[in-house]
Amino acid sequence: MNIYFSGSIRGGRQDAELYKQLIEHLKQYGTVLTEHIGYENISHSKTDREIHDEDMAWLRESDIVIAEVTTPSLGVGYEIGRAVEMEKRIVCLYRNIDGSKVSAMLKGSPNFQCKSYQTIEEAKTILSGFISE
Ligand code: 6K6
Repeated sequence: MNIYFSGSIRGGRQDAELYKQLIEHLKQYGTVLTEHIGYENISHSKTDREIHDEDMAWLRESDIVIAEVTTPSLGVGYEIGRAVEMEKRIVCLYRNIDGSKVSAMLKGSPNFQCKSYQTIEEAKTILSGFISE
């Protein structure tokens, strides 16, 4: 199974370590095409066009899409919208943090579920349940 993990890059890297742990958990179920989302240092060697086209190719190849949306990111929102268009199975995860709000365009979408979690273990349980559905 090909898994597309989506998480903030230019939107802010404060959750990078969390992305890494979720990606490690997902690797038991298949190939995470976007493992770099959890890296401490992301390569700047590609042009924006190259990044876009490579990510869209991986998105097309993916069987499921997991998006961590606690940190608002235009790129993550764009990927979710494109994934809906491609009729992918999608789940969005977010932490309830004071002052941070997830867009109604995600929480209100009938095309996928947005699930809140508090601990990394809870997030892993949600992901395992989603994959085995
Ligand atoms: C590196 C450092 C700053 O910008 C970069 C660019 N590198 C990227 N490499 C791979 N995927 C990227 C990159 N930038 C954005 N993306 C894609 O958009 C990823 O798949 C993420 O899920 C999403 C993040 O979007 P932003 O708007 O937070 O960057």
